[in-house]
Amino acid sequence: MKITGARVIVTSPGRNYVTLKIETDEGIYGIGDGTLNGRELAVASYLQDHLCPMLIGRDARDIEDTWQLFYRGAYWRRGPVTMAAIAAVDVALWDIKGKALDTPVWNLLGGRSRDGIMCYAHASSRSLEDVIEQVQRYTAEGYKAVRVQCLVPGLEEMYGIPRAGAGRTGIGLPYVEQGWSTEKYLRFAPKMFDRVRAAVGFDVALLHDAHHRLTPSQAGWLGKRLEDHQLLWLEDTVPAELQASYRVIRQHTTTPLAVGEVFNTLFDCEQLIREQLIDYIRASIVHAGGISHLRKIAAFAEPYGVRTGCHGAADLSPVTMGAAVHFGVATYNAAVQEYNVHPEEASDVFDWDWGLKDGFLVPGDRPGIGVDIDEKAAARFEYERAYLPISRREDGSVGNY
Ligand code: EZ4
Ligand code: CO
Repeated sequence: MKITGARVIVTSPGRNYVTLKIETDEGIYGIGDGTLNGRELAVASYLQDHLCPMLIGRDARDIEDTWQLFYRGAYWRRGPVTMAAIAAVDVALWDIKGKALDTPVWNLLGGRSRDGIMCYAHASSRSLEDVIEQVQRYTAEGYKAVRVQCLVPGLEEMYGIPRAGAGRTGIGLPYVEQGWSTEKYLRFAPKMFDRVRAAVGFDVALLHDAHHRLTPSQAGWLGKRLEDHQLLWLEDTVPAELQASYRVIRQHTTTPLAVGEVFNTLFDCEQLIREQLIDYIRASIVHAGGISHLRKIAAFAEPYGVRTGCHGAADLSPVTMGAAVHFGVATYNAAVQEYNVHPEEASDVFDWDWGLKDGFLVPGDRPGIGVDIDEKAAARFEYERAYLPISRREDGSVGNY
């Protein structure tokens, strides 16, 4: 089965998505997501200008060989742009293989370990009362787990929290800077969970994301202070370029730790997993080299008792989410999948068969990934340059993300 065409579709139905479509001489095509939030066109060019020409004429069946060709053959390895581009190719080829064999991708990954993958919703507000109401609403809808984020008193805007005026999040044009104070945050975060647990009890799993803004000792303190609230996980406490920094956190708290939404390969988390410094690895299909590489991360993590809790914010397109659902039901040590509803217009462009059932994401029964793209509709939503907000500390210096 020869690859006859490969093209990149950049579209912005509510937010930017980069999709690769690979066509074959048997009339079967596949799609993969290469979206890198805030740096979308770099991946689009990497694909269009560098990988697509190499794909033409290759056998679409040889997924692993194509992965190795692009990873090793480039000489320049790893990094978010490279690995998102490889992921787009990889997922498109798994999609093609599923369609060619008339079977969903979970079946190609060894069959099902479970019928659905538990997901978590996002309670996020400027007011704690509202956060609590949101948790209660999600629980009533059947969600088993909710991530809890609230505006810290004394801060005007905060990443992931609705803005004061109109508009959904801090994602905007041109780029915005938001003031940040770790001290204010640390005073508030434990009280927030005291209030939320008192209101909603312990039957719902709660999670929290610190967006890499703490030091190891601050993270250890916060984790310790939150222990009795029994979080499902505390996410991204410190930036993890220095994996050994998690030793300090681990020694100070038994709160389960999750990190890795910005990781690209196993090399970013090898020490974290081998030393059992984390409980959940958050690497995603789109940002960590596709299904082929995420499988290897999961396989490496399994004997160490580390489970996957893959990133799944709305900038991970319905294509990645489809792939993640197949991965999540097939992979033994897949524990949780982040789930954020996509912008409404995304369903004008993408058509997917995966769905939400009683707090679990379940695959449909289409062959392949189960997601399609309407290229005409995609063309109606022109790319819009967008940046993630940048944090600035009280002393004026740029903060961590
Ligand atoms: O900041 O997807 O856990 N989820 C997150 C997300 C990420 C964005 C970055 O593109 O932290 O909101
Ligand atoms: Co996060």
